[in-house]
Amino acid sequence: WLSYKKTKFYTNAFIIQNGKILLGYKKRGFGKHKYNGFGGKVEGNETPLQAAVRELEEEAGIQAPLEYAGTLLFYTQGSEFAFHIDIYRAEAFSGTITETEEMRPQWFSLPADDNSLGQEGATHISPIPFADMWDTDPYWIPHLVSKRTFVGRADFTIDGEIYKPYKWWFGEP
Ligand code: 6OG
Repeated sequence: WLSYKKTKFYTNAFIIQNGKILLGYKKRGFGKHKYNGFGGKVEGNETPLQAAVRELEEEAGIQAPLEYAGTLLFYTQGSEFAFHIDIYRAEAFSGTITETEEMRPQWFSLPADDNSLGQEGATHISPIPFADMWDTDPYWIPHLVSKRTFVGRADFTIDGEIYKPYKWWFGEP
């Protein structure tokens, strides 16, 4: 599993506000037809945070004061690449949320038992669509929402199935 030769660095950013989370339906490329945060590859001359800000603007048309939320490490059997994804969050944004060629943004309501974020205005929208997201998302999104910093690793088979054991480490809220 640890025979990878290179690490690819990606970002993923989420706006969490008033009991809602902003996701995008990916229309093309890696993760097509899944909902996810907004993000992409870290380019050579930028920090992960700079990449996260740029990708959020490119894919959703908005600017946000992103804060580091956690890191995911993904390994795939037989792959020479390890994926390192830095996750960011913000509670505010400026600009107008805009559909792009890559992403269709949509608000989802957070679980009602999360009282730290409130539920104002969120009752009429759908809950987080985990069935249409990456298989590993349910393990860490609750920690993103409750502001617990996390580092997680998951190993996948060559067919993209989760290969157990996987392991997650979580910090304090
Ligand atoms: P582009 O190829 O569009 O960037 N990504 C993942 N996101 C989640 N939630 N789970 C995974 O589990 C992921 N693997 C990759 C990182 C790809 C986008 O997809 C994210 C980037 O935001 C396997 O430039």
